[in-house]
Amino acid sequence: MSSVNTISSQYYSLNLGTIEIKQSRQSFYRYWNRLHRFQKTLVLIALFLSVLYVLSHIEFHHKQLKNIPSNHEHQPLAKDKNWQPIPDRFLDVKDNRRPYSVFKVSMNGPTNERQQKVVEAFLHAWKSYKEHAWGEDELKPISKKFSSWFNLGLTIVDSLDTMYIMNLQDQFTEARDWIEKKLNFDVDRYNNLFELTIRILGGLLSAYHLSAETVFLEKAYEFGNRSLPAFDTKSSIPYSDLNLMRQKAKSPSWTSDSSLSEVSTLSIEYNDLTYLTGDKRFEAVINRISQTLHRLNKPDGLAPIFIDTNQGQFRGRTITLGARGDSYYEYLLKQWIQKGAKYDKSDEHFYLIQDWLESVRGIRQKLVKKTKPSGYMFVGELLSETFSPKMDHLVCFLPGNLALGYSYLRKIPDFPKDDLKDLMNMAQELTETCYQMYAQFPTGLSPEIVYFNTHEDSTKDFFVKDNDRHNLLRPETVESLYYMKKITKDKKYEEYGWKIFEAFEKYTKVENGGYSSINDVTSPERVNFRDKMESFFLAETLKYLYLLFEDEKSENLDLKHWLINTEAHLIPIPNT
Ligand code: DMJ
Repeated sequence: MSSVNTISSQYYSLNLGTIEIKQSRQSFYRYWNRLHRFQKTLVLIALFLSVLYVLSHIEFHHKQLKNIPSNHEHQPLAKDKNWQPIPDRFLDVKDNRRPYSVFKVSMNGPTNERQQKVVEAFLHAWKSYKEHAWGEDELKPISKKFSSWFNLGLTIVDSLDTMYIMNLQDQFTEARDWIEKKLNFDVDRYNNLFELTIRILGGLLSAYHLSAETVFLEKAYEFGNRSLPAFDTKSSIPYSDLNLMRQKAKSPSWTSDSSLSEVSTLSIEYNDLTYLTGDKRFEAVINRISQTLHRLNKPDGLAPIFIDTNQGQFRGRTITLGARGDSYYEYLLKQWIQKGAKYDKSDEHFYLIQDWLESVRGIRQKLVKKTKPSGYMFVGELLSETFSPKMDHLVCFLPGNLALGYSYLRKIPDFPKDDLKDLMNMAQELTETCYQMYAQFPTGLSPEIVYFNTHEDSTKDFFVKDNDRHNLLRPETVESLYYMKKITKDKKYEEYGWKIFEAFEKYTKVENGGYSSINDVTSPERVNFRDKMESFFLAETLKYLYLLFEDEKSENLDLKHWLINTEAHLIPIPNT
């Protein structure tokens, strides 16, 4: 019955349409005949120009499509059904770059015994994750349960490129299938935008760049679209918490502050999303943040670790290269590299390297001191101008970052030689200190935080407070060892890395599955498992170790072409 009704009502409305069209055609001719010749010419010119305009737009879109890497050509990215366009004020990027071609990268797999051992470690961790936590965020290796954080299968997404690099094809395919069938962003929960970006978005983009499998890009693009409301603030500083299902964002209930590292460590991932999809909104929100941070007052290039999302102003005067500050400095350099690494005052991105260099000078003058008795260089903190000799393990990313900066700046013909020497010297000395933070403890593992002694009469270079004795399987020191070996070619760094790997094997490996963070590195008797295997152990720590042990002749990853995001995910450098 109802279908008959529908058909007949369509018929009537079609008829009515015909009558209206006929009437309007007659009145159009009557009106046209009444016009003077001059008026008719004007109308025809206007018509002609409109047709030209429409045609040029078709051509523009056609060109855009042609620039999309070939594996997208027949699979246009589906827009999320809930997607809402964001306001035009974000759209300040006019050009239309598409600087990569994406193709499947082939990997050798392990070529020596050390690499083989790291792959075994990965498989030991993966097997247990699969058995007890498959599809959940992280494994609890002691209780054989799992912990939830994002509800997005975090360990799977974070591990994708590590498996790819290790040439673990079966595991990679299994993870890929899970992502295609099960990864669902309809999670009604507020999660941290920065953590989501570096791990989930970074993981998907990296997997796409390596494997060229479109599913990763589609998921990355869906994530990007759902995340844009987080950037819709007056100040341009994004909210820290994002609900992917509701596509809403907010500050945490107790503060309107975001952390410096969190708001600044989104750029590489969102820029990459623009380069891949041609959708300029992502790069545009990043430009706004970067410009805002650049314009704010930062004495000696050092920025306080809190920033008010409403006002877009720094809060407090705590300066650290550790928690909440670290990757602001890391991404100044990496974003400059992503934007072409031009050491040229007239380049619109020159401010990034200027800010990075100024901050390195600031770190050198205000935060770096040497210990007593051995003279190890370390990076302390400023708490309202008061120096504290405290250094988080997180700071150990810095030597690698300095070495990376050195590797670019040494190619600039007129870059001051003394500054170059200082950069490399700092990188070498800080790497040594970070290694000593492992070597000087009886377990061979570093605590989360150490305090350094600078008094003349000190007999020990550093000490640990009771609450800071744990080790979370963090990557920063092996990350720096990787850059140092790559850039200086000094094999010593590989030996350091091997010692650290052996210590992880001895004290953090759980007999019947997985690896666990531990409570106390200061005594082999009190190590005690904490029952948590962080996703970054698979995403970063094992990946950097594997790459550190690479034989020079069989290197897979050329730093000329790849940037490594703060969660060790690989993003290509445009036009290289
Ligand atoms: C990771 O998520 C990233 O490396 C981040 O930049 C800092 N913290 C962890 C690892 O320690």
